[in-house]
Amino acid sequence: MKIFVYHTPELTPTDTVPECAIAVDVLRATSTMATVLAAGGEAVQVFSDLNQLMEVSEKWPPEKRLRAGERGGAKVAGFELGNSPLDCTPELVAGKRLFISTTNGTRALQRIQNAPIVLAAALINRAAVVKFLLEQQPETVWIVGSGWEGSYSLEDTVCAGAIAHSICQQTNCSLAEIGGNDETISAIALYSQWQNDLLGLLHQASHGQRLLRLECLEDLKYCSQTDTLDILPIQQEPGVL
Ligand code: 3SL
Repeated sequence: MKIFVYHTPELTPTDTVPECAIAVDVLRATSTMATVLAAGGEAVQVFSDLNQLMEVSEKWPPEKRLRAGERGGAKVAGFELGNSPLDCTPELVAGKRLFISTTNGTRALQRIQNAPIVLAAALINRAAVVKFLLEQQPETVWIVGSGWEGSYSLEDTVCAGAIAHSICQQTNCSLAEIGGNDETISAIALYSQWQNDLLGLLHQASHGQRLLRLECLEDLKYCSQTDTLDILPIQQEPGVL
């Protein structure tokens, strides 16, 4: 298995697709998606465009849908939810489809949606993603960070490193064997350095600081945990996990 890390959706090659592509948005879209599915949500359907989200979700029975959206970290007016995983309780989401649009995370998922296998990963469901990769043994894996409006984000890179690091450890392979590109090796190095203080790293990250200004410390704490949810968000049809 060769793992290629791309720091933003824009950096992914456009002339090829890997056997398996993984979108990461630790703060907070993929953490929220994993939480919704672990809490019994029927599915998560992603949109980059809010008008399209409204149009598609209108056709869904109101008692079986929730609309979630964030722009600049704040909830979209008129939606039931923003993008905080902490709001996604089983009482609220069980049996419902979450129609969600976020600034960067949903864009990353849409960018990779043509790969044969598409997953959403965060630190909280890292072990479930690693288990799946070890079972399926795809030859080529892309881990795509959502970043922030086209630029690098620490939290997505550390999650990519956490996935690659765990695969290396469990298969006893070398960095050269697993690393499809230099980004993978640097992501593993970042994770190795910070694995015992991931919350500390999220505090350093620019988007972590943005969320702290929005009083979302509890979200940072929640999203910095590793392997707490045994859930594999896997694409069923384009844009639906
Ligand atoms: O950019 C995104 O997709 C979001 O996850 C950002 S936020 O954490 O909800 O502000």
